[in-house]
Amino acid sequence: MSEQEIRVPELGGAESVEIVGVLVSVGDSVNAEDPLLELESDKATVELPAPAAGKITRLDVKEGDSLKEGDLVGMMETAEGGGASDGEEAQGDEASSGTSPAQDEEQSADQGSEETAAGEAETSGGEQEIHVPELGGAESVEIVGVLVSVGDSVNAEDPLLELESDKATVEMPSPATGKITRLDVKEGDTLKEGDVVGMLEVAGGGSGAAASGGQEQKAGSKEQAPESEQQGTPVGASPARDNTKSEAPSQSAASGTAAKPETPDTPSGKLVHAGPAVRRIAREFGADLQQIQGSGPKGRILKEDVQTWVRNQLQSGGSAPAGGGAGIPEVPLPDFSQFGDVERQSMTKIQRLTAQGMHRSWLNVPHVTQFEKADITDLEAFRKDHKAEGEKRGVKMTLLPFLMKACAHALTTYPQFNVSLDMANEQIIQKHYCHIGIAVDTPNGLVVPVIRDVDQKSIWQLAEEAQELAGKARDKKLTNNDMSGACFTITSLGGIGGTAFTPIVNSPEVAILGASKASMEPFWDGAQFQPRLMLPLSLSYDHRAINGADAARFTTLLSRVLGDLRELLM
Ligand code: CAO
Repeated sequence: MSEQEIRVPELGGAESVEIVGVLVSVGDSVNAEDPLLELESDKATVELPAPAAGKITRLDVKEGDSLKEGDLVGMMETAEGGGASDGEEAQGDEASSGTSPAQDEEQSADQGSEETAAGEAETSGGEQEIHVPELGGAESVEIVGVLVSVGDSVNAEDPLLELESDKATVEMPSPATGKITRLDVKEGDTLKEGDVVGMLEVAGGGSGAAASGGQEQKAGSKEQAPESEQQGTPVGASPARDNTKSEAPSQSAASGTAAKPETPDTPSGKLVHAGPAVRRIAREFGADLQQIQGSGPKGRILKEDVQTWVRNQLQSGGSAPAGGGAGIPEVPLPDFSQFGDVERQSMTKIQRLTAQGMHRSWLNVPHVTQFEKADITDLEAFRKDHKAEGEKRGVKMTLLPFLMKACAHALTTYPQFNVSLDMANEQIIQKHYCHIGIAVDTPNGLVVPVIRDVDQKSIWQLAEEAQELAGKARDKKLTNNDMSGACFTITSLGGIGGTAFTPIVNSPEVAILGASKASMEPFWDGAQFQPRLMLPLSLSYDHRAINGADAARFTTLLSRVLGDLRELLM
């Protein structure tokens, strides 16, 4: 037996996370990768996995604590050698540790494969497994396109699959040059980091040692074996796959079976089978998981179950979920074909999630929009003076970086705009950083990449980053990390047109600035009309967090700064 520290591993880009659930107690026996804590960052709920099998001997944290990468969470006693092979000891205590039946299944599957898993490499005789790489913080992705077939020759980095996460569509590149010899997945399957999607015969021979026999020995194993390393597993990341997946690998992906999704719901003691993503959605909608009948394997609750439950609540006018809007009747759809030709198209995941997010914000946030105009005649002259230099630097100098800088100044001056509301706990969360999201229109839908620490960056840096992120957005290369952590959002329709609009707050932020198209207008200077370039601004805000006077102060300051950039020096 030896004692081992339990520390917070790499957080996939999040600066800090809050503990929203402590899933174990001192004295509990756990298997490697069992979830110990449920952690919530700005964008995702993830589980902190046990670094090894053993017994929890100390817990230094509690629900509500905020943690950073490397923080000490507690101690555990591991069997000599630690790691995944300690599963046997942990299994003896399963009943008392409250593991779910699905976990039992996973544990026995794990144990059946552990011995052979240890020390094996991923390739065999020139064949290499193709794994889902790091997902930039996303818990799972859906396959929206399979771009290759068995027999296809591919180059390293060639796109194999098109994957869609909560926020972005990305391509999964080939890990090497070679020929596809097996594909275990199909469109619509759900994948997690480390999942095997197929095999590749690597050109010029394999890499690494053979894993011969792995598959035969592990027949019957339904899930992957845990990684035997004791540290460094990213939070919420699924254990790395080895060759254990011998039974119809795509089935578990298709059915959404996650590696370690089930955890007991500690508050009531009743077991609820649901993964972190489903728990997060349930929390967002205020849905009580205990009331929801799961339709997945072993009664596991799926996202669809939560959605159906919420819909039923709304339709029946029953008790309002915290998501709001109870009793709102659905808009009936007539048979449009009676009026002319129609065709139906599935929404992309980004479109679905945007629709949900907008609806949620619309229903939850009491919106008010404050309008203002900024005289940007001098700013425009300044911008044009710098366009040539921008071209030399390879940066397009648009109005956007100036808007960001002005907003960062206003957010620092009026910090009540840089908050989120925690209504459940009746708290205001003040943020001491200044990250700004930029709404980018892409053929695939609306995405909002985030530029960090805008208050500390130069206009050139902001222009460069905005251009890079907008490019990544349009090329579907954004990661979850690129889209996390905004305090405030800017949506600029100025390059397109329009005189004003009422943007919807990107909650849990509390304000969003819309910019419309600047145009020349007569401006009365006290003696005569002057032609001035006026930029229409529309600030929508959450009236629970911000009052009208503050909104007018905010837009007035924005107008002053954009009218005279010297204001930034004050
Ligand atoms: N008034 C007048 N001209 C403007 C302007 C404004 N408010 N804003 C931008 N322009 C000009 C730019 O300066 C540029 O002109 P030049 O070519 O002379 O330099 C031109 O319009 C095109 O700009 P752009 O759109 O390429 O770049 P941008 O930095 O202004 O905007 C981005 C970048 C990513 C915000 C934008 O491309 C975009 O996607 N906008 C749509 C956002 C959206 O859909 N919002 C709605 C969300 S809610 O549904």
